[in-house]
Amino acid sequence: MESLALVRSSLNERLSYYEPLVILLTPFLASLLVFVVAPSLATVVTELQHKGWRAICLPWMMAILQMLPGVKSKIKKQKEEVVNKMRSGGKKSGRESWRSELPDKGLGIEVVDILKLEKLKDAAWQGRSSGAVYLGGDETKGHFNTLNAAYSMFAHTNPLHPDLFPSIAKFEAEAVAMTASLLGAKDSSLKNQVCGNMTSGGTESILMAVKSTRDYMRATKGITKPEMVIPESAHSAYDKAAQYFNIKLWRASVDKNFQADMKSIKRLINRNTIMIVGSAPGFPHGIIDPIEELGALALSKRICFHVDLCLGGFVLPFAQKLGYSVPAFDFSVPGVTSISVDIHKYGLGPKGTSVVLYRSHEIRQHQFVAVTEWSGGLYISPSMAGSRPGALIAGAWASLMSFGMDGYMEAVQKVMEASEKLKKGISEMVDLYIIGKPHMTIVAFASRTVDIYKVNDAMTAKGWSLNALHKPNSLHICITLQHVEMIEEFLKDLALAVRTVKENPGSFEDGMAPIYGAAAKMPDRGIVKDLLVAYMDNTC
Ligand SMILES: *Cc1c(COP(=O)(O)O)cnc(C)c1O
Ligand SMILES: *[C@@H]1O[C@H](CO)[C@@H](O)[C@H](O)[C@@H]1NC(C)=O
Repeated sequence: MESLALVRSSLNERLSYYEPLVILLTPFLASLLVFVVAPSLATVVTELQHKGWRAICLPWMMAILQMLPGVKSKIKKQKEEVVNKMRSGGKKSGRESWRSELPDKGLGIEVVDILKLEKLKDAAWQGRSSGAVYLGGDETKGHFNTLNAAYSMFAHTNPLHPDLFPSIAKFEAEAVAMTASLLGAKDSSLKNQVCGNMTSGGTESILMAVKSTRDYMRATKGITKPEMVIPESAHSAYDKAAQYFNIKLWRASVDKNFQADMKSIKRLINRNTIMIVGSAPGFPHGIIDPIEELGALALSKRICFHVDLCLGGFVLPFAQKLGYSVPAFDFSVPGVTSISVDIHKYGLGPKGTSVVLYRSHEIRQHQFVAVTEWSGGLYISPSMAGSRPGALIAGAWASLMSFGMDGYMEAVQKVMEASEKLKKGISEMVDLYIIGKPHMTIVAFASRTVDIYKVNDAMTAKGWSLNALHKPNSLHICITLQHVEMIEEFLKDLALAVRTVKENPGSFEDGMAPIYGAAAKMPDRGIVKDLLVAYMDNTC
């Protein structure tokens, strides 16, 4: 009894000693729990729900496995084999003869003869490659002359010096304004609000939109650990933006129609979310996400919403006028805060031209980098590049002006009609099915009876260059003016390719099919990533 009393009293003593400390620390510990531990725990839980145990544990298991003697070198050897195969499948050899030093004596204009020779080695891309070259057909041959004229006149210009080249400043501002006016900027509620800049391509437009949004949300909502939620089908440029700008990226699933799944997106939004993304249409399947629903969600969560119109920007406004049923996709949708749209795709401009647009100047401001303490003077630059190619801006402006409303209308009518013909043809093939309901000119298809990647190899053997997709394994073709006269030939070759693979399932073992197949199935995505890097990291 006595000893118990002793314990109690000494405990009391200690408690009284700790009491002030406890009183002081409790709020601190509680807030630590609420603000630090709970959110990171919540992230871990979301991550687990989203990716599953397997995907999260596998990289750890692989890392442990690789510590065993011999395993690492074996994996390395197999990796090399696959990479070599990918290289010989993707590109022709002959790199041994590539020049590595300047010629002792300059060639002058004679270099043009060599250019001509080298050009002969390029693929015969006319009409047989998916997307890639958007110009085509006899009637746009003249357009190459327009582009070349613009380039040769302005090859020396740089919009970094607007005082020297007011022409380029005007071309850029007008190209941005003309593009914006196609995409809802004329909506009465938006007068003089929508603004933007030209960039080098869709990726840079997306990078800029994400960067501006990140900094805008930090300035207005104090978000310092930014996250964004994008559908599985959104372009890889968002991964690039996330990596470059240190943003956590969540890929939400798509629904049975291969559109952004609203539930999945909602589930991934939290206090750190700066933006969500929708595509009109997405690159893989050519399907438009539910832009109006996404806009409403963004408004209700008070976050930003980027619409990727890289492919659709110069098709959908005209398809709508032609009477095709096109769901809402632009600034007329409340909640849309930024848009990316490529002039170098269906805008039929020179490669290296795109536009990023913002609903208001408040967001766009955050795109610019202003430097005041450089001995080089006061400096401000709108986008990733410093010096920029004025000639390409002139070429983009010349494209917009030379086609005009009627020119684009005619071009879009052609690609839309060709796409309808293509969809009808593929839907009649018993071994193939079209993925979802493509809204415009990109059609993805898969098969339940043959290895679609082998069909791809069979098409490659016939001179076609299609895009191989996964989730699910499939192929797509992006219809451009190149294909308008080629649809029947494509369908004929596709039917033949399917038959070849069906009759000889063992064929094309040396093609790309086994590699695509294996990569799609490989549970450890880290290895697939390593393979891709090794594949690219192959010169100098
Ligand atoms: C092409 C494309 C991009 C990226 O554009 P680049 O010009 O290749 O950088 C982004 N989103 C979509 C939907 C695209 O089709
Ligand atoms: C990007 O935007 C700034 C601000 O308007 C301009 O000063 C640049 O010239 C640039 N291009 C545009 C919109 O033309």
